[in-house]
Formats: sequence, structure tokens, C-alpha cells
Amino acid sequence: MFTDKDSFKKVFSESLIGELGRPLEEATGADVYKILSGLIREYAGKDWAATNQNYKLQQEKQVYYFSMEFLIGRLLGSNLLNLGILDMVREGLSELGWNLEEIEEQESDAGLGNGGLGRLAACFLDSLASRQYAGHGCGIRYKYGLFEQKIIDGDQVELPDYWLQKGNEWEVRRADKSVEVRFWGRVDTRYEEGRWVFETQDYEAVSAVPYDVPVIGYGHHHVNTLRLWSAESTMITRKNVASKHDDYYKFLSYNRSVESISEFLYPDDSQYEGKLLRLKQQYFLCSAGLQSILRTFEKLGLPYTSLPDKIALHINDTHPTLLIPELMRILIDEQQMSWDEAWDITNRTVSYTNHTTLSEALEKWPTSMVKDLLPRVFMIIEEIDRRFCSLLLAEDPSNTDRVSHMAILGNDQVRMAHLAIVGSYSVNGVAALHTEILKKREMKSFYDQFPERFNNKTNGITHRRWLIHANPKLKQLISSTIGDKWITEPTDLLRLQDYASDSGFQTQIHQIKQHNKINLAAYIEEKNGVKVDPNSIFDVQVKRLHGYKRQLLNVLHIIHLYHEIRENPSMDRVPRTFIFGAKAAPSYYLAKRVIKLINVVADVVNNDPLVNDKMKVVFLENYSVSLAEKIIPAADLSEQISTASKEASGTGNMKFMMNGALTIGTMDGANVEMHESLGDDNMFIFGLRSDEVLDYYQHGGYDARAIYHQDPRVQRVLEDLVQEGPFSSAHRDFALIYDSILNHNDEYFVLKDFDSYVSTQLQVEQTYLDRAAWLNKSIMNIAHAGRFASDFTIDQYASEIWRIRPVHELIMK
Ligand code: 26Y
Repeated sequence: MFTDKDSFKKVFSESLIGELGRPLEEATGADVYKILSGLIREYAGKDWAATNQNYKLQQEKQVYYFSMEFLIGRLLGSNLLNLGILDMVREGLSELGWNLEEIEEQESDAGLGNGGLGRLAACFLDSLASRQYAGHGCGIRYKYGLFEQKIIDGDQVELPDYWLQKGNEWEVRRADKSVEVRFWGRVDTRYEEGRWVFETQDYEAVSAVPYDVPVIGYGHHHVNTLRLWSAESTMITRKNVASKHDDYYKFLSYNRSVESISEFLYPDDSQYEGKLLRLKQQYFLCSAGLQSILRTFEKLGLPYTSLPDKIALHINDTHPTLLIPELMRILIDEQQMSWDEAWDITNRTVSYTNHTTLSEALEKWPTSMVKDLLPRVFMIIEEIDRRFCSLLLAEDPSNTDRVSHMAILGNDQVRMAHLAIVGSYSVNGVAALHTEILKKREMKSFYDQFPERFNNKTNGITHRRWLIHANPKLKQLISSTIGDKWITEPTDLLRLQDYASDSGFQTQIHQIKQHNKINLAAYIEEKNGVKVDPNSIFDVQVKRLHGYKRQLLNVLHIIHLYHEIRENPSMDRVPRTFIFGAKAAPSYYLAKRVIKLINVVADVVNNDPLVNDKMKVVFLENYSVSLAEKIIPAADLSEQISTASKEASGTGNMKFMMNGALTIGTMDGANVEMHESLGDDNMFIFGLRSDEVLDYYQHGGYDARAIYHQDPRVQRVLEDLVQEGPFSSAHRDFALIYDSILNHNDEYFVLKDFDSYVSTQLQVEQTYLDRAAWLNKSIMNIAHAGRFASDFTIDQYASEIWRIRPVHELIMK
């Protein structure tokens, strides 16, 4: 196809003419993007086919990572990088008059996820392919990704994210690999030839059509697959519905209801209809994914008893837990296996990652909903529950409390986390602290029952996207200082420690940070019309908006600082730019009030000449993967200030660290492990520890009002939320925030941590004044970030959970 810059230029220009009928001089940026991405897909196509062929020949064990979210972002840049042709293409395009970075902006973000869990899935795909594992993604091709956020008058407004509008150059529709997924109906049970037969009648069939996206690994011609499923009406049902009712409109409404299954990512589930749709989505993913995996397995011609040797099914949180009863259904009803045989296979094939201990995020479905929508699957869940409860009872007949506490079915609900633990051979948390909390508290009874299943796999991030691609100047500097080994062995970054106090190296690190800050400042001015000073501290909090993440603590500190500077304008303070990015779930009203508050504070601060040479506040709308790639390399300070025990891991914390930002954070999630590597010298830790928080939850004793009365600073900032003044007026409804703190006793301990946060922020400032000291710490952060590369995490999943090895090792064997 093309082998060097000149042949690339030739092929590219010819394709422009051949495919779009446009000569180079008339091409638009969109044309260039379309042709370029098409060429790249084709370029990788040979490797894609060869990888699959190789898997088949070697009868390789395949891992399938099931996730309702894949927040992959843009692919052009990372694909070019992983194929090793980024520089060549950049130069070639530039000689043709085009700037690659501008062309990358043409691509819509594939925003098929909410936050951390979805981005983790995307990082894992990149690492699986780059480390040459046979591991694939299985997800839903939502027509609309996570909503597009607009800020209007300071409020979040949600618009549909029609990311497919311009087409998706990376996907391949594979209609020939469609499967049928069945909903509703009733189960006929009969006894036939010595066994029970279960047949579902009058079901509604939906056709699941896969779209495959190549997942290109770094440097080895290894290409895996992300298979995303789309729901369509089936031919037969189309005919049936139309002829049965003799009513074309009935067909249209059936068609709409089918297509709605893959229409939106997590539609609002506060209403019954939304809940039902989410359950449908989950089963749709599990059933479609599993059928296609088993089809491939059957081609091997092996008995089903060898399924666990050839296939590993991983569920990303409880969302795809229906995989367990669905596999049981297929093995029993279609493969005629006994319950025990089927259970043994299922239990040795499925593994589960838990991402949260927040009770509201632990999924529970109304029993009647599952029973109606999935009658046969529900029968299987009942039987799993019955057997599990009998086992518990047999072990300890007097302890019926324990049984009802651990049961899968209880309070007219199906408890998905219980089903996931009972049905899988491995349960992992996502950071050391999180796993300990699961074992000792949240899931203690399950840990006591199945201690061997529980393990920790601390999250990671792909350094290819988050450093090499997002921060090319830093990549360049690192490679010219310690060589390229870190690219394939990220822990080699540790060698940068030797340069931490080298003033020449520090200067270069500083220049790169300034360069990135200037770029971000230009973006901020363009988008928000606010001029910010690249010499100020860029203090950044970007993540989903949630009470436990405590964006509120950050804002209260800003209001406090505002008062301090106003009262004493000549005070010597290091200028700061506070940068926020966050989406709130559409139905999470309190979170939306916090967005409004940030924007109101920004408005007041940025327009007050008494303070605005010392501080600015910016809320960047529509936080997304590609925006993160602009923001993170420009950050000086990373805010990781969740209530200790609440953030399972966090992965943004790792991205900032890798780009040389210092962290102000609580001892929560993976911050604890970052601190273990960095020590007190290179990280700003404050606030309650997780065991203190958990103790308060258990025994009470926290009184937010008492702090309010003791600390005049707290009183003042809280009153600002409700008293008529620069920040508050009746229509802004900040009373809700005020109430959540004072009348609902501040469930996230914002006030309790306020004092230590404020004084730690002062320490940050003092440190920033000493440039050499700051840069030293910044370099130490980069040096220690290699441990958090997802390649490392994936190696642990591979060897300890999935029991697979990289394909190259197997070939050499
Ligand atoms: C039940 C449903 C509404 C639901 C939907 C999405 C529940 C949870 C989620 C998403 C959870 C999530 O993103 N969790 C994050 O996972 C990251 C990767 O492990 C962690 O780093 C992060 O701490 C955790 O909040």
C-alpha cells in the first residue's frame, strides 16, 4: 500500500480523487480525515486478518471483556502512533499542506461511556493489543453517546451526542454475523426422554448486528477486535407484525422499540421505562456477545467441557452479569448439559471486576421486571439462588440472617453483585484500599465464604495515549534523556529520578509545561472568553460531578480565597487558575447545582478587578476524552479530593501524575499507592483517612453544624450560598447545597476536611514559589508513573485471572 512518505503522499492523493473525486487543492479538512482514516483502516486490515488467522491456527484462548461502556475517544492519532507511522504521515501531510493535529480534530469522540469505568475499558483494549494478548471488547454501539454538555447561563444543558452523524470510518458492519436475542414470552416446561425441556413461546425477537472496530496494538502488527452490537428488527418479526395486525403503524412502533435498545448510553433510569430499557440493553449485550463467542468456539470442534480452557469472559462491573445465567441457559437448554456440569463450566469461565462500594451504584433489579422480560433466565437465577442459599444453610443451619443477607433474591429484587460473585471464579477490586474495603466491610460475608476468589488489580492508564500522544514534547524530552526503553517498559521512567535536581532538565520540563499551558490558555480564551495567566498555578479538577468527588470542597475553598484576597488586596498570593470540567447525570439535581455554583463563582471572580490578577475560575464545557488530552498536560496541580473510602481507584490521578502535575489528594483509591511511591515529599495529602470516615458512618459522632459554629471561615462561605449577595439569589437554588451540608449532616465530610484542605493549599502555594523544588517533585511524579501503566495491570489480569500469555511467547515456545 504505502511504505514511506512519498508512497503515502501518492496513495493519499490518488484516493482523494478516486473516492471523493476531489483533487488535493479542493479538499476540505473533513475530506482529508475521511480518506486518511480509510487508508489507515485498510493499512491495518492485513494485520487484523492475520491476527485472527493466527488465533484460529493456534487455537488460542480468547478473553472477552464485556462492558456497557467503552470511552475510546478519537482513534486516528492513537492508531497512527501504534502502527508506527505517525511521524511519516504527519510529515507527508504537511508537505501536502495539511496539519495532522487539525485533521485529528475532525473526528468525533466515541463517547460511549460515562467516566472512569468506560475509559478503563478503553485503556485495557489498548494494552491487550499492545502486549499481544488475545483479548477483545464486547459492547453496545449506542447511536448517541454520553450527552453533549452545553453551559447556558451557568447551567448544564444536555444535548444528544450524535457522534455517528459524519459516519464512523473505523467500524465494519458484519450483518452476516448477526444473531437473534429474545425478550418476553412464557416458558413451556415438559418432561421428555428423561429430562426437563424448557421452551420459550411468544417471545419478541430482536436482531443484534455487530460492528467491528480494529484495536491496533503498538509496534507488533497485532490487531484485536472491539465488537459493538446494534439492535435492529428481524425480518421474520417485521413480516409477522406487519401481517398480523395488518397495520403498518404497528410495525413502525415495534421497530422504534427495538431500535431504542441501542439508541442511548444509560438513559435516565429514574423512571420505570428507563430502568426496563437498561435491563434490556444489558441482556442484549450479554446474549448477543455470548452467542457469537460460542459460534467461534464451536468451530474449534472441541467439547463444551473445554470452554474454560479456550475462553475467558470478564464482566466490567455488574452491568453484564446476566452473562452468567445466559451461559447456563445455553449450556442446559441448547447443549443438554446437566446443571452441575453447566455450573462448573460457567463458574470457571466468568470473572468480575467491582468498581464501587457506593450502595446506590450496586445494581438491583425488581424481580417482576426480570421475570417478565427474561422468563427463562429468571428461572435460572432462581435456581442459582436456591442452591446457593441451601449451601449456606447446610453450612450453618442456625444462621438464617446470614442467608437472607447474602441471597441473590431478596426484598423483591435481584442483587446483581451477589449473582456476579457467586457465579464467577475471580472478583477483583481496582486499587489496594478498595479491595481491602470490599474484603473487610462491604462484601465481607462473601469474602469469608469464597476467600480464594478475591484479589486486587490496581487500575492503570495507557501511557501511549496519555503521555506519548497527548504530550508529544514531553515524550521527546524523556526519550532524548533516558532513551526509548520506557515506551515498551514504562517502569524505566524511574531513571528520570536521576535528573530530578538537574537544573538543565528542570528548565526543559518547565518550558514544556509552559508551552502546554499557553495552548490551554488559548483554548480557554476561545471557548470561555476568559484570559488566564500561563504563569499562574493551573489547578485542575476534571471528572464526573458527584457528591463524593467533592467538587464542592474545591469551590468553597475558592470562595474563601476570594474573601481573603478582597479583604487584603495587597496580600502576597501566588496567582491561580482554577479549572473545572465535569458532567452531571441528567437526573442528579444537586450535582447540577454545583455546576451552577462553579459558574456563578467564576463570573464573580473573573469580573472583580480587586482579585482577578490573583485568581481566575474556568468551567470548560463538555469534558470528554479529547478535551482531557488538552487539559491534563497543562496542569500543575491535580485535585483528587474524594471523601476517603469512596473513590474506588480513580484513573485521572494517574494521568496527571504521568504528565508532571503534583497531586493534592486524600488517602483514597489509588492515591494511596501513588503516595506509597512518591512519599510525603512529592504529594500533598490531607483530610480524614478511610477508616475514620468508615468509623463515622458506623458509629456516628460527626456534627457538621458544630464545625459551622466553630469556624468563621466555614460560616462565611456557607452563608454566601444562601444570603443575598454576589454568589446567591433566590432563583439559583443553592439552598439545596446548604441543606445537604447542614441539615443532612454533610454525608461527604466537606466541612470536616475544610481546614486541612485550606492549609494544604497554602503549602502548595509555598512550594510553587520555589521553582526548582516544584520541578523536582514534578519530575519525581513522572518518574514514578510507570507503575500505573495499564500494560502492567493487564499483565496481572492475564497471568493471575485469565491465565493467558502474550501470543508471541506462545509462538516462540
Ligand atoms: C448502575 C449504573 C447507573 C452505573 C453506571 C456507571 C454505575 C456505575 C457506573 C460507573 C462507575 C465508574 O465509572 N466507576 C469508576 O471506575 C473507575 C475504574 O475502575 C474507578 O477508577 C473509579 O474510582 C470509579 O468511580
